[in-house]
Amino acid sequence: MAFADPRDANYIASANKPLAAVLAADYTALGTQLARRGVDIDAITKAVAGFKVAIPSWGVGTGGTRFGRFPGPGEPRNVFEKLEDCGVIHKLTGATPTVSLHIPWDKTDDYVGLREHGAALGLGFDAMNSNTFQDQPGQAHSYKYGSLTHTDAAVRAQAVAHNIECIKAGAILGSRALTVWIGDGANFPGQSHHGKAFERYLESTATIYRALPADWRMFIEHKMYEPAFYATVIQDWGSSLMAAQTLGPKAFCLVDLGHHAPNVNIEMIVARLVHAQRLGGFHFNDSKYGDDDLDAGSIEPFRLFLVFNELVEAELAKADFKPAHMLDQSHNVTDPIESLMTSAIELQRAYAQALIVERGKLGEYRAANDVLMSAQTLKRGFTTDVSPILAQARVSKGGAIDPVRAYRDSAYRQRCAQARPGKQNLGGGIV
Ligand code: LRH
Ligand code: MN
Repeated sequence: MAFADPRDANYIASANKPLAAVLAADYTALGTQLARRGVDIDAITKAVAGFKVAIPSWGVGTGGTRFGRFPGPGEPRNVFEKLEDCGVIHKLTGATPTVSLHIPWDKTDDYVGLREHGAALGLGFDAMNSNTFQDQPGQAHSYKYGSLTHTDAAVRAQAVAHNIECIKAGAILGSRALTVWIGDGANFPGQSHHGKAFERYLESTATIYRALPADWRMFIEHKMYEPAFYATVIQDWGSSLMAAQTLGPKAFCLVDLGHHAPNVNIEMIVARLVHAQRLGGFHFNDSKYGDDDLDAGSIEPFRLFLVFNELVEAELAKADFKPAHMLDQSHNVTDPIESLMTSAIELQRAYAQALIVERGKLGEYRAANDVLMSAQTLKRGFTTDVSPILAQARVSKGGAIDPVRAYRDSAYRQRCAQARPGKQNLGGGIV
């Protein structure tokens, strides 16, 4: 089997060659269509090419559930190999220049070497993620009954120290943010005092907040349930916003799309956090039931479009609006590299669809309470096939017109299967 390096510019150019004429024809046709709506296709393509989303380091390995994990061939065995796979995703899509690490899953005693390895692959580092939802071997205090909100001050201090360790590692890597998600909560009514648990959360995160370098942000990630199944301390955007406003101007709310009850209007939450100027960023994924961590845009693409519609409205209203976009997915049955590439592209699709909405007309219909034409005008963005724009944006960044085809034809995964023998733990769990 012939191997090719899918990160190689010449390989990508040769993969694009047979597809270029069709793309050019499709792009011209869409351009004509959009011009009739007063939309400049090249301006949209430029904006889409500027869209960036961070890859979750924990997403390049096969994910699992509590029932099992079925690792695929050529799994990355350490954070350095994870970065190599992230390099493939970025080269082929042009949309994922940073990686979001999770400590201790990505812990290393050579963060300088890791930063250099990343730079050599054209990658930087986005928000660091702490982990006080699992116990590590030799850990002094267990997080079984909580971490930052545990009733025992010694456990809280241990969790705070871990978060500060994540900040120190991130500072070496060039990261500028810390995402704090904790599973703290209760499984039964009566198990915890909801008010005091929140006060302990504020006390612990205030200590972490004081350790943030001047140009860092802290992202507070809410989640309705799991691992706690009755009450979660930071269960929704309300608790997250209260905490961010209490902590200070460097604290923001992070919206993981999968952390809400089914049918919750997430785009409304986005609009409120934008209003409060506390929208820090996203963990994009998709879900039908719980925190399923499925590929972004795979279940509810219209909902994703409506979230990006709020982001475009915010962008139009406030130029320096820069939320941190990250994927947070678990790839249980697909090749993680393929899922991450297509998911990054689905975010670009939702962004492009939101950018081509005829907002002038929409404003007029809204002012006239022409409900039907308002809904139709917004939806027209969603129903427009913007694929030529997405492919052209990739080409403008040196990426592939058809990333999955280029990836498969390179036999990168088969080469990794040979180069990365061993390590296939079959247990349960997300990584
Ligand atoms: C919690 C979560 C959080 C990560 C973890 C991997 O469900 O979304 O963002 O730390 O997944
Ligand atoms: Mn998340």
